[in-house]
Amino acid sequence: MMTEDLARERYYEQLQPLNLAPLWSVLKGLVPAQPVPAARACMWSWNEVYPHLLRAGELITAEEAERRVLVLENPGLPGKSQVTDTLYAGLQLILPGETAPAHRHTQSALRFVLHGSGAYTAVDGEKTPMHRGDFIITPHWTWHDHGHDGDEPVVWLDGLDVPLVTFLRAGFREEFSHKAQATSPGAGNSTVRFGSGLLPIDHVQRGLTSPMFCYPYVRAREAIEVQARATDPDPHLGVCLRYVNPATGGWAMPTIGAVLRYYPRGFATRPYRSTDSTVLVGLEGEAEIRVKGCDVLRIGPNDVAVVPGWSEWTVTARLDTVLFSYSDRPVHEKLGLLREARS
Ligand code: 1HN
Repeated sequence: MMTEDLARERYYEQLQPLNLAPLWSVLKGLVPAQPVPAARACMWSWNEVYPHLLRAGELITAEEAERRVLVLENPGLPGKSQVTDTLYAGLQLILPGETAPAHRHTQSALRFVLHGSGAYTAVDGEKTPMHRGDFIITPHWTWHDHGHDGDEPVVWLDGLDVPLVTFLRAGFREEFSHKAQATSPGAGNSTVRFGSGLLPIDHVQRGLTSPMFCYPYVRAREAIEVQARATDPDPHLGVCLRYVNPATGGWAMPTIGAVLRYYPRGFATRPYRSTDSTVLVGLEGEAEIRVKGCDVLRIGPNDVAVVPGWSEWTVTARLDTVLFSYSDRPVHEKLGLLREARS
């Protein structure tokens, strides 16, 4: 036995300089019986994070930082700027009078506004005001800058597909020649132009992202309220609406699936899991998120929680609760990899 092991060790040593490796030593790890996320279930409480954001506002300007953001780093992926195995999340602060300079990149971004008003983001010449609960898209490779004409700190959550794009080595970035892009008020408001159930008769869908950049919370909230009155909550998902591209009915973004969820007070979901990994943001109410094998996560307004892929989880609503979430589900769907289990 000993000599056989030794013979194998020697053999492996001979393989290494030839850039060869025996599959049989790694096969089970390469192709596990089920997904093994490195990310852990975890959460960030708004009350804990917000003072640190304000402190960052004293220490560095938005312009110097380019983006003044505290990255939400998953404790299972330290130093990697990842909130899950595939996604990025950060909380961005902009103060009155500041601008975050224009740039573009091939990573797709979403903004989910958490606090304050008076800030705006400009996407390819169109300025969108930001209000709490608005879901705003920065499609990949579009010029974008942010600014603030109001009088209170504004914070939003940035969600990007950075780890996915890094994995594919498909990342490009460019700085704009000026601090801010010229915005054309005449270009109009994409929410009205594309979100009213009307499209130009000759509309041609360009690119993979929704032509509607901003999904205001006033509209989304009305939609989920009407849905909640019209149907019983799904036993596993609660009342759950997808943000869609109004021109195609598909996801609003090619790599990131955004969802609005409502759970009536006292409602508890049945255990659910899916291969996509999910970032949840509290908007209204309070709920307990139980991820199998982890401590209970208590999520309230502006708190952020993570459910790694293929983790079984439930939601129990203590109050009428609204959550926003985003995940890499569109990628799983497109690649035929999405798997769900309900119990
Ligand atoms: C980015 O461009 C923004 O434009 C925020 O506000 C966060 C994180 C990673 C890469 C690009 C922004 C980002 C980012």
